[in-house]
This record gives sequence, structure tokens and C-alpha cells, in this order.
Amino acid sequence: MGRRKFIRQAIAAGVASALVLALAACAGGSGSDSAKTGGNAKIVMGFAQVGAESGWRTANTKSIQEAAKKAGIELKFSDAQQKQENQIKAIRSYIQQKVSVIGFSPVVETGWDTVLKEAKDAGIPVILTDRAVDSKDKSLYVTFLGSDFVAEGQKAGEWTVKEFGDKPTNVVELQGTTGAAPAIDRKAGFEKVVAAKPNIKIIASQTGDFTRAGGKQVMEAFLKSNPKIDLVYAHNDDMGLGAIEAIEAAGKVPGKDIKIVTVDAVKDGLTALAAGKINFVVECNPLLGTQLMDIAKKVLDGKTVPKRIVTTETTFTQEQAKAALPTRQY
Ligand code: GZL
Repeated sequence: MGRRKFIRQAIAAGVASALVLALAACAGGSGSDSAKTGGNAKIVMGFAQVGAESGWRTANTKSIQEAAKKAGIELKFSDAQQKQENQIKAIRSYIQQKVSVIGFSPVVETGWDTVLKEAKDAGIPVILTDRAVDSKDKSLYVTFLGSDFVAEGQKAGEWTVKEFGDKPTNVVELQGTTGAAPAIDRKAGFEKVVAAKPNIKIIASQTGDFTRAGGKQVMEAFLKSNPKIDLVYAHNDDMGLGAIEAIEAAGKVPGKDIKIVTVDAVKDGLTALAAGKINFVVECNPLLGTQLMDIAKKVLDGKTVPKRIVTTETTFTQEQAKAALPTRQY
């Protein structure tokens, strides 16, 4: 073969193989398959948030948004305004958009199997954060990252038993959102501990929906219908802060005439604790963003993660609140 002809054929062969490589790369880039590569492809996370009902939720949202940015993960974010149908709609839209991974905090425990099966059938992994679902089929989600709410209720109960001892004690309970895992479990944990003390009675219990306004409204009703209230057990700081407003409006001193124990330990809650208007706060850590992004990367890299990841958290007395406030992140 002549030299000129050989060079022409060699160039043609080189161009052809470059073309084949380029086409192969494009073919691998569509839909969630490309995003699944833990390698260079951009990870896209769809996150369906509960709402913006409390200081805790605001801190939780901020943590997720900041962590996504830091991790180089594209975040599609929705606020369901505490409505399950809005969360289901958001998850369906993430499935249609072929995101790489879905994260969400289920507003209530029940009613998720259908939409989670749709995500599974679409090959999109789901990571639960903050709250749990009651699905029997554990393959519908990769892991649940969040607090142990029963333990939180038990910590509030243990403080109550220590604080009131054998004194006749009337407790009113401001429950979180009806059907939500934290509301169900914080109630169960508290009751489990105080059941051992017949002198400590829960004389009224109603949902304030985790909001300040809800806590105030329910506490106003409790004050009208219960002449002797010794303790408010509020499932979150925001409802406890609402109860303080109602107690003061009734001419009583919160933290003294009526003691208060709450859960969350957001800045406003610790500020009220430091001022003596709340007596004890059990922490529920909202800063789940960094762990969530790490889990997403691991899952998309094909690594296994534990089915349940419990967040670490503590409790606060008045002195501990005063010490923590200057550097409190949320
Ligand atoms: C608990 C979280 C709860 C907080 C509330 O993990 O789901 O929801 O305790 C928030 O403040 O509204």
C-alpha cells in the first residue's frame, strides 16, 4: 500500500474511533442513570420539606440548603405547608424530573407506600430525614436519619419526676401535629416514665400543631378549664413559647406558677429557659443537612448505609442554656 494511502486510512480510523467514544459518552448521560454515577455527573436531589411551622424547621431547612451547596449537589426544594398531599405532589414531580435522589421529612407517619413505590420503580433512592414513615416495606427507603423521639419524651418525663417527686402534679400536654412521628413518640416516651408516679397526672392533652399560635390557643383553653395546672409538657419550643403568652395573659408567672418543659432547644426556647420562663429543654437536633448529603453521595456511589441513623442530642437546664446561647447556631 502506498504511503499516502496508508496515512489517509490511519486518519480515517482515528476519527471514527473518536466519534464512537463521543457517542458512547452522550448515551450514558440521560435521565437518572447518569446522575447515579457517584463520579463526575452532577447529583440532583429533590427535597420535600414539611413546611415552615417552627424555629426548628427553619433551622433544618437552612442546614439542608447550605449543605447541598457545600456538597456541590443541585437541590430542588419544596415546602408542603404541613400538607401531606403537597409532599406527595412534590415527590411525584421529582420522579418526573428524574432526580438522582429524593430526601423528605414525612409530615405524618402513614399514607406513603404508593408514592414511595413509584420512586422505587423509577430507580430513585429515597432518604428519610427527621420524621419516620410506618411503611412495612423497608425497601421503600434507603435509611431514616433523625432523632429518637421516644427517648426525647422519656428525658422530659425523667426531669418531671425529679422536679415534682411525690407532689400531686397536674400536667397539661401540648402535642405536635396529629399523626406525626415526633408527636406520637414524644407522648409515648413521656407517659412511659410518668406512669410509675400516680401523683403525676396528665389532665389534658391536645395538639397545637407545633406552632406558637397553636400552643397559645390550646393553653388559653386549658387555663379556662383547669383551675390547677402545675406543668406544661410541650412537644416543641414554639408551642411552649405560645403557652408562655397565654399564662402571662392569665396573670400567672410561667416557670414559677406553672412550670414548662419543652423539646427542640432552638435559640428562642433556650432564651426563655435562660430567663426562667421555661424550666427544662430537651434538644432535638435540626442540623441534618451535612449527614443527608454524605448519605446521598454514598448511596449513589453504590455504598451501603445503615437503615437507621440516630442523631446525637442533649438536654438543657437554665444554667446550661445561659452558657450555650452565645454560640448557639440556631
Ligand atoms: C422533630 C421535628 C419537629 C420539631 C418541631 O424532628 O419534626 O417538627 O420538634 C417541628 O419544632 O415543627
